[in-house]
Amino acid sequence: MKAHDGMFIGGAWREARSGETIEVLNPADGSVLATVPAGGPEDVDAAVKAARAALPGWAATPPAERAALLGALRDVLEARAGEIADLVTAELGSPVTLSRKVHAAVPVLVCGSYAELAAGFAFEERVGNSRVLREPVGVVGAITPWNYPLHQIVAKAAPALAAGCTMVLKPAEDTPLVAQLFAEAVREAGIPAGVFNLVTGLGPVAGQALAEHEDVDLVSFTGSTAVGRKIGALAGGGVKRVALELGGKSANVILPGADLTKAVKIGVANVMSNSGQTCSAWTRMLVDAERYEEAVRLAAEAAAKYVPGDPREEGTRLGPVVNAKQRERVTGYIELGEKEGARIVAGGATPPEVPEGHEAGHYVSATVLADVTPAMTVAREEIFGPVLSVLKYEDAEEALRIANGTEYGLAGAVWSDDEEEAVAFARRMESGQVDVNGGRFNPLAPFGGYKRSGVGRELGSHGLEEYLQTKSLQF
Ligand code: TXE
Repeated sequence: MKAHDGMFIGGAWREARSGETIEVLNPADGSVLATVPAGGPEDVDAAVKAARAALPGWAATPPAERAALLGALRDVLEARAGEIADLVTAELGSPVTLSRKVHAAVPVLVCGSYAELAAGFAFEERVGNSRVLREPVGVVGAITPWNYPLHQIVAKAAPALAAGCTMVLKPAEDTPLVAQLFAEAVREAGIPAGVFNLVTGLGPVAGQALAEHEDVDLVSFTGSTAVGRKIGALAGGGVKRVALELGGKSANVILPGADLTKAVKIGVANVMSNSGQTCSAWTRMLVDAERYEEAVRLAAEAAAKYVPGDPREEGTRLGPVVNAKQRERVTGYIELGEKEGARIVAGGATPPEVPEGHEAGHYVSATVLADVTPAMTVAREEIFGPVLSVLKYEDAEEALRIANGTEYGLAGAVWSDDEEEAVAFARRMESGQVDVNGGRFNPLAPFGGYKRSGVGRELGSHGLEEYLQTKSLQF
């Protein structure tokens, strides 16, 4: 397990100047896992100063050397994957098999992809009579959420460091422990002091101080739309670059020719995984009128297999949601859905039976809402829990209208027995990412939102470009 429990600033471990701390709770049983420093504006300022001081040296480090250090970081993350999985299970409550397969494994892939990209990236190119240089934007302030706690960090830190930027990270207050482990990994990999800094603390205090700090050049935020709007305004006001990865209400469109059993099964798994706390989750399943009832039955059957359990146990498929606030929010949406006329065919708002000793855990039943119409709140707002809405459409044009009919545009899915038909449909979807007949994760493919789902892209070379600015030399 992690050896350090402080903040990591300028290569040293520190307490908050104020001496204040925050408790980190286990969402499965309510027990206290640890305390971490509650950083304040003065700690953020110290971290930004450390990042600024380290910038010239890191920016001047040849890209191949930066790439080699990212490769070393990837190796440390891989070597510590078991610890990472256990930590994420403890602080987020995700089932340990998911923690290993996704929470620990994906950051290794992403960090490795940036080690490779940075090594081969054209940081300089000739354009006619000019030489275009791609230089680091500068000091990055990163604010990350709790839902994929390490992935969200690595998806910002790896490209930022590959680009030659230095960084101050403020992770979510619910999941700071894996962020501390990441800081340890940065040090173990031999990345110079000050290049990566960690300030733990509350969003409206440490997060806000970082977003409005005068000496931060780019703010990269992943989280709620409400906070994203605030950060966008702060960064805009300060004429800083900003990247926002916000919520989603993604549609899973099952076209009439598709394999219904497979599409529904994978669609339900996509929503229930990580207790539904995935910004790109396919939370609206769209099925043609003829096969609608069959899809509802299949979805209810599939959801019933997600029985709440102890996330540390191998067989558990559904853990708790992250905290009491999220549980109330999610059950509130289920109740509202029922009030607005949805039919509950699996789960519901009543607290589920939980394993012994987990009575104080924040469990929600895997829930399927049928007869949902596009106007209902549950079809428009992000619920962020294990809740699937199933909607009916008459023809493909109506399916498209429903799919595109929200303010979000993060992700989506389309299923058909004719891949060309699916691709044609995907082209018309207003979203940054569409999985065709299931899809597979690709760490090199850009990820990010259309419409109110955000600004900017993460992953691959598109993610790297976010942290670069261009300079052209004319000859
Ligand atoms: O998010 P917050 P919350 C959505 C999801 C969820 C809802 C609320 O719908 O139900 O947001 O979650 C920091 N200035 N997503 O309340 O508050 C905070 O400390 C600066 C979608 O947990 O946005 C944390 O580090 N920073 C999402 C981060 O913002 C502030 C993932 C995210 O927390 C701040 C998470 C402030 N004023 C939630 N206030 C996704 N896109 O994946 C908070 N923070």
